Amino acid sequence: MNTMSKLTQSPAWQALARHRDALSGTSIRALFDADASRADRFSLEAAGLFADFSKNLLTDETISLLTGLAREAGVETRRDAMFKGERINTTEGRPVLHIALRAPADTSIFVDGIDVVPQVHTVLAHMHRFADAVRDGAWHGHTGRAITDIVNIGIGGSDLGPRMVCEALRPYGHARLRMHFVSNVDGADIDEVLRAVDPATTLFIVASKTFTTRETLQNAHTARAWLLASGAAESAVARHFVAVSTNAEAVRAFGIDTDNMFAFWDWVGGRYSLWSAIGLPIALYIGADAFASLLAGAHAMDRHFATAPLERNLPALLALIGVWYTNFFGAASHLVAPYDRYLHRLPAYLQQLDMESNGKTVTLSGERVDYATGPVIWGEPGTNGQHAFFQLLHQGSALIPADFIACMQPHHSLDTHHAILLANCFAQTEALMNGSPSPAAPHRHFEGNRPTNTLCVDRLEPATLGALIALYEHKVFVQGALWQINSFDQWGVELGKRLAVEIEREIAAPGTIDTHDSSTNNLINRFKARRAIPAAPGPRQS
Ligand code: G6Q
Repeated sequence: MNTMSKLTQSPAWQALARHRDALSGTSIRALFDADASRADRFSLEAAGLFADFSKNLLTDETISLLTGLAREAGVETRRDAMFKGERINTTEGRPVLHIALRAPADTSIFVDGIDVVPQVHTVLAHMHRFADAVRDGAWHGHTGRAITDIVNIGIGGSDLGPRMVCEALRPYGHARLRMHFVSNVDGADIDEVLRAVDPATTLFIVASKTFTTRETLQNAHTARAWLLASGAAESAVARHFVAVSTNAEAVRAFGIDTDNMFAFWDWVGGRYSLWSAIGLPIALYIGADAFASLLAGAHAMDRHFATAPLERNLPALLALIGVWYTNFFGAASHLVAPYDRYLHRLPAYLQQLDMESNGKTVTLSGERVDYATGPVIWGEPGTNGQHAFFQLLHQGSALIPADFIACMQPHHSLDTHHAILLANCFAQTEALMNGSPSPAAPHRHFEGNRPTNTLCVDRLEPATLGALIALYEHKVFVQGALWQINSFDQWGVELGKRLAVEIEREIAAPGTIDTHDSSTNNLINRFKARRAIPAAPGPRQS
């Protein structure tokens, strides 16, 4: 028989369930009608971000019950343990210290009695020197020409963060540098990039925390072979390849001089690593000062998260509002809709951050949870989403809470465009809440009462972006802590890293395969029989 967990049995949880029932007769719209100051009372400024969370089905009592639940679940204690460098990633026995990566030089954070902040700043200085040299042309390719193209080879946490930030901060990018990101082992990924760049002016960053990831090493080997095939001597590799890793030995074995290696530490999780040397592509693209601003913005959010009471703590509030819908209304997904083209990779980035962190069903004490944990995160920029999946938000059967993100000032001077863009953003959150008040034909009826948060920044710049990302990191933290799971391991990813190896061997071996179920055997054998490039090559195989 299923026994109830301490969490679902707790008085705070039970009170929230009763409170949900009590609110069932009301609507978000009705809460606005009853309180002229609602928008002001349920909004908050922190670290350069403004968040309006008033368009949610919640009252002061909801906040007080949710914060009570968080306190009972020990969220604050766990937060403080993270900031102190305790080994809160228990399954891997590691501290979780991405906050140390943006700590100012005059602060201290200790791991095993050693202050890690000076190490962080030593690597930052190394990154900054290198970024300056590439940007001003002092670091050049083997023929003496300045670098024009930077190719980051990495996957998962060694790709999504730097890729998302480089896209988001494109207006700050160096005019000469074109950024490319190769992640997939699908040969098309690197093939497309290598067709577009010149070996003499291309710098490859091989980014891998472990330096054992199959996809990344395969892509790095292909890139190296391509450089040498262009006529470059073996000695040219040192000018065209740098590595970012925690594994110096494997970097050396690959053939990259460890002088050209940028280090980080096992207390930086992959999906939390863009602030570390994994952010080297960002530093190269936007420069050392702007990279420092990105870190400063994240640090400002860290300070807010560490010190503000839960009732006025933005990451905590966004997390608790999410818990409210996930655990008390059965919401299984959460939409992120940035009304900003530059943030088009943010949903993909947040997918990993949130789903890899909180896609867990076993608690820290090893029991199976009896409550829902991390939702599916998804999204696309507005207004595009409105012409695609927003139909389901308005009239679908599922409740899908959403974050809308708006920048008050664009990076262009097309004011009319920007006014239309933000008019749409505001109109959508209003319509999702209000629905259609007057009776209409059933198919034209909108129930409304669909909750949204709206996050605003004045301008998407390095500091505000840093704060926005850190906001989501800490939101994920609070949810994981409340759900009593370890947000900092990823055994599902580790499984994926092992699974294909055996089949890869079977594909390479002669003959047919019969070691799997009949479906898998058939698929492997079909591939083996039909993989040969046909007599008439495709357009890209000449
Ligand atoms: C992130 C995950 C995962 C990881 C990649 C790449 O939190 O652990 O996405 O970042 O699997 O790993 P490497 O950096 O070791 O190549």
